[in-house]
Amino acid sequence: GLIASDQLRVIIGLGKTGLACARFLQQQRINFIVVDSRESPPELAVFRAEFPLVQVYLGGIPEEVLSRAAELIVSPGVPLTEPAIANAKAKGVRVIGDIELFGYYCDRPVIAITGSNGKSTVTTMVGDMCKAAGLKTGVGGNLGIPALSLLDRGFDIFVLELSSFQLETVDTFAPTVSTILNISPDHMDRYPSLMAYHQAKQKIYRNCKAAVSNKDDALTQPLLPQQIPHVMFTLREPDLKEFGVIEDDTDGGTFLVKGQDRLLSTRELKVVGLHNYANALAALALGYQAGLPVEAMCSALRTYKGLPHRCEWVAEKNQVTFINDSKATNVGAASAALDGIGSEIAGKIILIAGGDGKNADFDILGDLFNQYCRYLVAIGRDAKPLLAVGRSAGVPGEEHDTLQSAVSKAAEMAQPGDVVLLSPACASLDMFANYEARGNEFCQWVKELVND
Ligand code: UMA
Ligand code: ADP
Repeated sequence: GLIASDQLRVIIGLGKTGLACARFLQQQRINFIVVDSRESPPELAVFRAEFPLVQVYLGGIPEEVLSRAAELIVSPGVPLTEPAIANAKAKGVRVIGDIELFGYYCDRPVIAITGSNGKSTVTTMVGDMCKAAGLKTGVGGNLGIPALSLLDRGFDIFVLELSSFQLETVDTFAPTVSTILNISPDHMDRYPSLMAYHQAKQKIYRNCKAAVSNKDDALTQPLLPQQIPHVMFTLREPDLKEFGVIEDDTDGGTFLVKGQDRLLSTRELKVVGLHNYANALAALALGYQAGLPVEAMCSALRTYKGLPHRCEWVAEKNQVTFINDSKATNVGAASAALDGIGSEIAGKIILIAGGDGKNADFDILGDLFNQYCRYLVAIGRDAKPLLAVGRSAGVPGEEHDTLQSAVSKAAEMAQPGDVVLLSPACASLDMFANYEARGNEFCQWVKELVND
């Protein structure tokens, strides 16, 4: 039915977020309509079945509808610079997102996690820690389960992975503990500069009650001078109140520590690579700030097996190991994988990379290619610039049209002791539905090859 214009709420985007917002508003008995610039957004069929009476505008974002609204609830995939949204905002229409809305209704502790890389890993580590501590724990956000869909399910605590896009629209959202894990360039197709991306991420600290930051990455430090409890983690030897790493010369072991106190030997971790030590330390610091018992945190880390598509072991044949790191959708993530895997086997990586580079600068990969890679197989939209960086770094390579032919080329180039690594440094959307589809396809071709 018709509602007074000052009450009109518009959900923009009919993907996972838009659908979760619609369900939530309906539950709260709040009226809304939906807009999506696409002709057939992914959740349209589900939405029409559940909300047959709600008005939906498709194929564009109608400015006159937005300007009449009291509030816009914008999905993370839609830039706020979209003219219809920017103009409505200029006319005084409130613009929020699903996380701000979540904050209005959430009355339980929230641990909020952002960063360029390691978000999903740390979010699921902290989720496991909370569960090990006996808390009924809601884990979601950018990870894939919209935050709003976790409300009203009896959770004691929430652990949310947040993207820079989600953070652009928060204002009063007040996490119990917040962190930025690290900052390296990503999404440069949506931000005018690294600073703009950094500023969006910094909003996670705005109203938080405690903070965790990365001592080794200056951009993660909270920008506002705040009198809040603040703990740092570092891959070096830490100061007294920090989480860090110490090497014990007597038995050659490496330990995750708080100050001088040993918490865990890195040998007890099932995830590999230095970047995962950083992730485990961040998780410990977050759990500490949230008041979780150390024992529960350590036992969760001991059993944490890692997520699929993140430096995941796939198979071995003829002494060649195949690793799926499809989730490496930016240069920083691929660098961590190359460093983590390559430092033990310099010059023995056959790298499959490429896709939609999102306007990134690939030059910083040159040194890593040079140190760690034998050969480069490039795919997707930005195959050529990647190959060019390889060439200047003295690493030969070839462009392939399909992931299948890329995998067979990589296997052909590999020698015993080598690793074939899919770590694309790019988004997948030019060739695949998402990074999962890319990773699954990689695993499929590798398995066919191995079973041959
Ligand atoms: N789109 C349009 N027109 C619209 C609305 C959306 O073209 O009117 C396009 C967007 O440009 C985008 C796609 O549709 O390419 C999806 O956008 P969305 O906002 O509808 O996405 P959702 O399905 O709601 O999923 C979002 C997150 N997606 C994005 O931020 C792009 C999911 O993160 C998240 O899991 C989900 O909410 C639940 O919270 C995915 C992601 O890629 C995994 N995130 C980026 C990343 O991790 O790098 C930030
Ligand atoms: P996100 O959710 O931020 O994309 P994930 O935990 O899914 O992060 O990891 C994605 C990829 O990023 C991994 O496959 C790995 O290559 C890389 N990575 C993971 N943790 C870190 C880290 N702390 N620093 C740099 N790169 C990382």
